[in-house]
Amino acid sequence: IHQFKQRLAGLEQAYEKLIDINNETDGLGNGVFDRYKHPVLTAQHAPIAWKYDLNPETNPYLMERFGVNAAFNAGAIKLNGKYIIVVRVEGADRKSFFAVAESPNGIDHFEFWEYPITMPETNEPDTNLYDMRLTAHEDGWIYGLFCTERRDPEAPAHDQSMAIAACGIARTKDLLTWERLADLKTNSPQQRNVVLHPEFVDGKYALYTRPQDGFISAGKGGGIGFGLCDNMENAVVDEETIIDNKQYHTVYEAKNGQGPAPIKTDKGWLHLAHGVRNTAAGLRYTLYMFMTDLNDLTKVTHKPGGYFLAPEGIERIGDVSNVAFCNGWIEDEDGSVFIYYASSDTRMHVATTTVDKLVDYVINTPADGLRSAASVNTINSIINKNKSLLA
Ligand code: M1P
Repeated sequence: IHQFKQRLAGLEQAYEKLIDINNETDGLGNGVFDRYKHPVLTAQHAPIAWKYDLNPETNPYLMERFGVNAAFNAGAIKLNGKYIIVVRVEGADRKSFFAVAESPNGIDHFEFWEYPITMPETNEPDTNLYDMRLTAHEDGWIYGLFCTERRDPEAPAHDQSMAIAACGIARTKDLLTWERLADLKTNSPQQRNVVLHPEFVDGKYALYTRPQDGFISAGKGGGIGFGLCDNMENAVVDEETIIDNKQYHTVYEAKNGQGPAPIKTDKGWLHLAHGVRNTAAGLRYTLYMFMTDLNDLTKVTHKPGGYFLAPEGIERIGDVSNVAFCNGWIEDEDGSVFIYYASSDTRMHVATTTVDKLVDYVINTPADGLRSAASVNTINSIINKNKSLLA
């Protein structure tokens, strides 16, 4: 019992130390956003009471009874003055589930709520749930759209990896109690990265989609789609218009997907998305941005060349290495923006910036010229303009 108590005290101390870490910006940054020294949330942030049976009679060695593998790909929202992320927590059993973590300031001291989210199932139970996008819709509900994955009923017995990805939909007012709605119906055999636009469009709900042919490969599908539906109780999108396509020799040549719900500015809607390219070492996921027209959401008005944020240093290593992924950001009342991004399907980070900086970035960063010569032209014109200033 002495050893049990000693080990428990050690675990509690380590947890408190982790939660107490003060975060600070890391280096000079690129002027667009600031990175931070520490991740904001990791598997180690999972509460002791989730992992251990704390009864010395039934767990004399105080060993973990439920292992937590990773905490990543979180949706985000500011609610009741708190910075909240709805995290994809993955157990040692590979199953993901959602859990809420909150911070007083958005950059550190994130702590999980007492219980993970109990997400109701439809009559077709989900095998795995992940990557929730939160949207505070003007209809008054907070919607969570996420990927629900089930084994492909057509899969032969020897193939235990063929799966079907669909968009699950739930809504809440307080993030505690969730009402599960029917899964989204579209014409695509698979869907991932579906996001609800926060405003009605012509009296309808508007969705960003990502049609795809296979579970991993976007196939001839792909691109960020846009479609309307009459209601969210039985959401059906009959027609998807691709607003931002895959493109040869870009950071989104293999596939792409909308990140969080876009932010409205007086110049247009700011979008954050992930782009995927092939490399000899496998897929590389980076984040990129674009802006759509205030009156025509299918029209991309500005799109900077290349990536906005790519995994760096420790971020490059994890369960699925070389991945930066973002499905949550918070626009604060003062125009600050907290971008919650995950690295390598393992942990959560924050980057901070402002709406003004993001608008400047999206409008004034040259577009991808799609050829090496065009990139050199871009640099030359920057140098030429600087000449008179440096003289
Ligand atoms: O492993 C990288 C990402 O792969 C998927 O994203 P996408 O559908 O765009 O390829 C998702 O499983 C995502 O959760 C994961 O981070």
